[in-house]
Amino acid sequence: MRGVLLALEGVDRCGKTTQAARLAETLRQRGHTVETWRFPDRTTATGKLLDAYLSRAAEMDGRVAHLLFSANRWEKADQLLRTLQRGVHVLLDRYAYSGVAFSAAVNQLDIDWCRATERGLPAPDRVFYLDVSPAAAAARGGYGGERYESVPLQEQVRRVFLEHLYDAGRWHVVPADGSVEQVHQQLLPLVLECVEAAEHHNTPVGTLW
Ligand code: Z5A
Repeated sequence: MRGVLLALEGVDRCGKTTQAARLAETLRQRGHTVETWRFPDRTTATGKLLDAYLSRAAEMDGRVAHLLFSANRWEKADQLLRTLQRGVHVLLDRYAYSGVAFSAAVNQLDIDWCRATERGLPAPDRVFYLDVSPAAAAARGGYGGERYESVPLQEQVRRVFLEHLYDAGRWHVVPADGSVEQVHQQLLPLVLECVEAAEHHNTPVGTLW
């Protein structure tokens, strides 16, 4: 039985990383084998260039950055498929949806062009969009110095996520203004439903888009 591929998405400070860790811990306690993967993966060759770009140590054209974010996923796609085939569930902390939303909103790139470079990647079985209001995000502390960390930009990113990328068949929009525990309690049954469904239907991993 293959593992399920689940993606957590949202604007900055929506709590993806916190929830991915909580979910992995809970699933492991229930006997499941789980890995959490984060994009961008800043350890790879492309990831190092992206880290320099995000931290403002390097400048690059928005299209080049988009292609690098996309390549950062492609260079791990085979490993991701092999992991799923071993029966490991994978929780993705950002994925191709971030790739499109940030490039389109922040660098004003054409959405279809942005989507094209992600086409063919392993498709998540479910996407959980953690929907945090700007007020709740602001209450979580100041932004650091990384590129894209500003409230107006994040509002534009949120609009692209919800108006252009939302897919009723695959996405759950989860209100994420509450406490860590409240958000976890909303996510957990949705995630368990996917994991349990996978135990009964061994469907192949789909592809974007
Ligand atoms: N980017 C892109 O342009 N193209 C791409 O293809 C990809 C990404 C994949 C870096 O991403 C940037 O790359 C990102 C998008 C762009 N730019 N922005 N913005 P990253 O993944 O390295 O970093 P990030 O996602 O922006 O930030 P983050 O730190 O990972 O945020 P988070 O995971 O959503 O939140 P968190 O770490 O779980 O929590 C943030 C803080 O809030 C922390 O202090 C928590 O303790 C607190 N927190 C979390 N949940 C709660 C609740 N429920 N209540 C109160 N406080 C909370």
